[in-house]
Amino acid sequence: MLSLEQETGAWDSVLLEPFTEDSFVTNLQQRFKRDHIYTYIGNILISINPYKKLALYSADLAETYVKRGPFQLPPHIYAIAATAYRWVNERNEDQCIIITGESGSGKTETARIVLQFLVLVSSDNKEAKIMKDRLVQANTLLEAFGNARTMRNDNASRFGKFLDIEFDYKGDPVGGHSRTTNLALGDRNFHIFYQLLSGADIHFLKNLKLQRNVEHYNLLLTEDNQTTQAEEEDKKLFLYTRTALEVLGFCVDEVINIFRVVAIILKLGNLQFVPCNNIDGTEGCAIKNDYELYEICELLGVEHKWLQKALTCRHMEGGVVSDLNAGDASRTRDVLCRTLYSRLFTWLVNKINIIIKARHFCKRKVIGVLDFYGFETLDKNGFEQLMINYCNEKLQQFVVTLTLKNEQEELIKEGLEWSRIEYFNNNQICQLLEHEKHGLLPLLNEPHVQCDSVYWSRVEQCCSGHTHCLTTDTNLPPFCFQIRHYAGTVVYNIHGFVDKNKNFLPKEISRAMYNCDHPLMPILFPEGNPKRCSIKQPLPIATQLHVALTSLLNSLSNRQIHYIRCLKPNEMKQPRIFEMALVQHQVRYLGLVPTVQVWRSGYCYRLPFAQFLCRYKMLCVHTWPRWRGSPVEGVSLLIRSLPIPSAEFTFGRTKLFVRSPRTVFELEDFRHMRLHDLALLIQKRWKGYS
Ligand code: AD9
Ligand code: MG
Repeated sequence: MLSLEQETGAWDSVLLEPFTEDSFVTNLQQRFKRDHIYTYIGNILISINPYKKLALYSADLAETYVKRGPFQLPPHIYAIAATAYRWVNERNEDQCIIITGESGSGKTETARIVLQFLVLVSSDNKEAKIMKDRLVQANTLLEAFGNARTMRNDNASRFGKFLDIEFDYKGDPVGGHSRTTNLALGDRNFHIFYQLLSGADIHFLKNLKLQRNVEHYNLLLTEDNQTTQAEEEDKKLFLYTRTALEVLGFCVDEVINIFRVVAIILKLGNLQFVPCNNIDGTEGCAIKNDYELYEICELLGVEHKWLQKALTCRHMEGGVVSDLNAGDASRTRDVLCRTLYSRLFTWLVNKINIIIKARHFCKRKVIGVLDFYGFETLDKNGFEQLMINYCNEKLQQFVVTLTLKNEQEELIKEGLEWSRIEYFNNNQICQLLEHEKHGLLPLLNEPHVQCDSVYWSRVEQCCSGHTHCLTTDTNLPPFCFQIRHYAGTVVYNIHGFVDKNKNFLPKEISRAMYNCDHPLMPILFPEGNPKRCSIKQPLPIATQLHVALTSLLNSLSNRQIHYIRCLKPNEMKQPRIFEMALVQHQVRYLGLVPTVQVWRSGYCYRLPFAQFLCRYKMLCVHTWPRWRGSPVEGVSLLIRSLPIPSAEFTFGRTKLFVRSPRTVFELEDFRHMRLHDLALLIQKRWKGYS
């Protein structure tokens, strides 16, 4: 008969004997085969996408994980979420759960499970219930507008999401705040377009001047065929989206206005420009399907000639008007589509944030959940993929810095004996992308880089010799460069880089949009207000992403961080298939083997002596209620009085180090029990007095 351990593999990879990369991956495989998709590396959770529904999530189980320490139960997302929930309440510290992994590895699903967990375990009083409902619906809405189907993932996130959930002193959720980074607008499009066309009733579509047929819209043309099943799914999801809008309190008019913008974008995408000659012999253009423009103008509430001029002409200096050629007009149309969509999305996020904002001012702490778009490589990769992959390089750098670099440096600084564990540091790749003078992204902002070909020559000049970048190779198609990312090699075609990054919106367009009767337009295009003296262009997209990401990661530095690292078992999105080589590749690039090694010979938890003493002094008669000696001596007395092996603790220069997470939870349990006893004692005394 198999022992329990053999049957389920090791819960915690740190305990594997012998430990090698092979034994680590085999353990994951064994567990995956039996639907044990979660495994620990100390207190880091590894999650493998099962690609099927598992009976792993329920209110009862959530309750169990809240009551028991995480290491008394099998590894689970609930254990990570329960720890964050416990610590936000008991330690009064801000928490953050960082979920990373490549596209399709299960981050968004994991974030959803974390949110569900917090909803399940927090109290059900009326106010908390309303807030919980809103948080869940906000998530549904953000996904409908911010996710799209790609070849890697049917529900790929196209924006980075950081959701902060605020808790009051009782542990009730009292509000939230969602920070999002810019949308990656790829060739395939957002769920909401398909949902609207499949799910809206015929009258609503008629009102929006739309046809049900997906193939009618250029923006929705995809390489893979839409199946009827997907249409059914979209229909159902449209209902969810409508419900989400309702629950969040969007009024009927607002809902109509939102969908009018969605319809306008779809129809704008269909506009076609044909070349024509101007009287002066220069090349201009005309709109081939003018009826679409008429309908767009009706939806916008603007005169046809305004928008037509804005799309096809440009005002030059000295009041001269020049006609655009068909190519430039098409580019303007594309920028308008992108801008409209991303500004609508930002407006939605801001509205949601107002709705989920905590009502009352009270001292509160937060649990943040970070779920970004994962590393991706498609058949054709462009500016969007570079943005996504840059973001993933930065996240990887952040996680590695905290879990491998700082960890080891601190042990050395504290004077502990330590033989350094090597790991791959992706700093060089981050530099290749963001170096102030010759990084691939800053090069896009150079003043003379106004078109892709000039950008290309700058890339060749500055990056061709870089160990992680290839610009000239016989295997590379023209105008393509290759980056060896931490997670794999990606070939990028630079077509459209400059335009997409600048996202320059001509002032004629802003003015025309500002002047529309559609109530959202003046809000979405404030720079179009003629009374505004200066029209400030928004920052380029890559700069926006860099700024947002840097500020987000900096803000996490004073939080307690929990890590969930998601793995993808196969490329076919199929259940039960565990591709050894694919998993091994992810294990390598995520640096999981060095992480286990650091854990095996390191420590999971540390606190300065004084803080440790302050937290646990009630566990020892010598240190409770007051200790007058030095903190280090107090700690020494305290741990000698505990029924925990002394090998679990090591004294550094200024801090006490604890070896295993189990010990931390034991300490917390002891503290809990002791506090309970003390409370009973006080109660008894009071009764004695009264
Ligand atoms: V991307 O970086 O946004 O492209 P994610 O977010 O990592 O990617 P996602 O969570 O969207 O991946 O998961 C992809 C699909 O895998 C989901 O749509 C589910 O069909 C499936 N999945 C992921 N996790 C689970 C799970 N715990 N149980 C069941 C899952 N199915
Ligand atoms: Mg996702």
